[in-house]
Amino acid sequence: MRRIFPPVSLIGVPTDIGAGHLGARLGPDALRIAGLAQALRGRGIEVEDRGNLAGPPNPVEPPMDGYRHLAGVVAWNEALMQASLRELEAGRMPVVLGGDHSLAIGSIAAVAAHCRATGRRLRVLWLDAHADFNTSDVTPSGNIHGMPVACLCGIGPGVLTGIGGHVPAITPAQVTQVGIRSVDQDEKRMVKEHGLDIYDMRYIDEVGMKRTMEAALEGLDDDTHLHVSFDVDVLDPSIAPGTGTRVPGGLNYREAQLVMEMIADSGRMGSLDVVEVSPALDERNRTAELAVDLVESLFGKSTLMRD
Ligand code: B3U
Ligand code: MN
Ligand code: MN
Repeated sequence: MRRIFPPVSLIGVPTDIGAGHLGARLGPDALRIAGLAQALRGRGIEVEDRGNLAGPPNPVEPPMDGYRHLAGVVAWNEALMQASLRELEAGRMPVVLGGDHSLAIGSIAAVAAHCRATGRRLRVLWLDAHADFNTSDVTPSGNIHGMPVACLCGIGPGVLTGIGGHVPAITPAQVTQVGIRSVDQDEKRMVKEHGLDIYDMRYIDEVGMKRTMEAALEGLDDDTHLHVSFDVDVLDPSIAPGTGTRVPGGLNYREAQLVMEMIADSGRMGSLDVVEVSPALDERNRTAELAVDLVESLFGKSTLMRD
């Protein structure tokens, strides 16, 4: 059965201001060139490409008080929060094309505000090699793309935690992480303390992806809005080299497809980020092409159930 998806709005966020490597600013166009809009239209979905948001350039400065480029990260996220909220209020599904993962702060703050206003339950599925739960005290880098989950849970500077107007935007109980394999020493303590629900690579190896995703998606109901935040570094670098912080031992092609198919089958995805695609580090746009292939599965493409 073909699922009916709401109309989709693509929002490009061309920045790497929260990252340690330059290149994710080119991610939105790489995803466009890989045919994202056409692929979704091919699935019968109405798609509007809203183009790219504007924001400050990456000044490539060292961290100050534990943050690199805090003011710039705030500016991009405020713009994205408003752009995303506008789409949600119009009954459209925002698909955010990153950009580095710090932009999940604005993206998810908007979804949280919208769920609050409409009485829906929000769950966040965080697909990533990293837990992104650092704070200015424990970060090894000062890069804010290592901090968005903590900021969304109210742990971080007020200028970021307050972007959606409600602190915290979400609680750790609303977050499930899959594919994690790089967590910094003090970040480990943080995720334990806050009880984050993490399915790391060891869990996936021991239990298998099917049972992992069954557990990760448990408890979704008709009133749940599922936000999927897809950091392409969750994929193994051998299939997705075009990203700034590659970590060996990631999802292989078949595991990644199954993740996306099982999310599609849940029928609950209401918003999506695709982040950390860095064409400057890629081989002939293959990471963006793989991301588009996987997004098609997220929107219900499957081998046998033709419709
Ligand atoms: N945890 C490290 C590395 C990192 C986090 N997210 C990404 N890299 N992409 C940090 O800098 O916080
Ligand atoms: Mn990330
Ligand atoms: Mn990552």
